[in-house]
Amino acid sequence: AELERTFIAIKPDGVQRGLIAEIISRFERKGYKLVAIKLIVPSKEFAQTHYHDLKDRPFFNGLCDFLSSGPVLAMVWEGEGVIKYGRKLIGTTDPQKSEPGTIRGDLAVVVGRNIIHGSDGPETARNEIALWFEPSELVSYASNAEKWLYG
Ligand code: YYY
Ligand code: MG
Repeated sequence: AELERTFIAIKPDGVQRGLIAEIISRFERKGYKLVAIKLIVPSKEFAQTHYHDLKDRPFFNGLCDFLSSGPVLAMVWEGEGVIKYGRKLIGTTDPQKSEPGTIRGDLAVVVGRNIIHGSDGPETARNEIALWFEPSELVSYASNAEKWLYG
């Protein structure tokens, strides 16, 4: 399998609501491979760096306050098409518009509390993985399921 990787984070609302296992399960059952995971409370400055593309939006300050308000479960998932398909599993930004069956569609109600982050493309995936993780925290290993997932 090709080494495509994406950055996925369960935001403080998802952690506090007890949705960690539910969300991990959806990526795991799909067939993606977990290669890094940690629970951290990001500083506000760190949140601002993570969301730097949105710094001119009116919700930026509240968004960064929120992301830094409690524990975030930061992860890297690997697999073919994981960046784009991970976003499909997550659903669209506004949970009101997310289809049932998606994480935000099933588990969240409003855009400001949409429980999960996922990289939106190959370049942001690379940058976000590098921001949140040291290279040594990324674990490369062969999964026994791979030959059954990819043939
Ligand atoms: O990538 P995604 O999380 O789906 O949306 P972004 O447009 O990158 O916005 C990041 C984050 O900002 C979003 O998950 C919630 C918040 N936000 C908001 O509070 N209000 C908006 N109108 C748009 C986004
Ligand atoms: Mg985004």
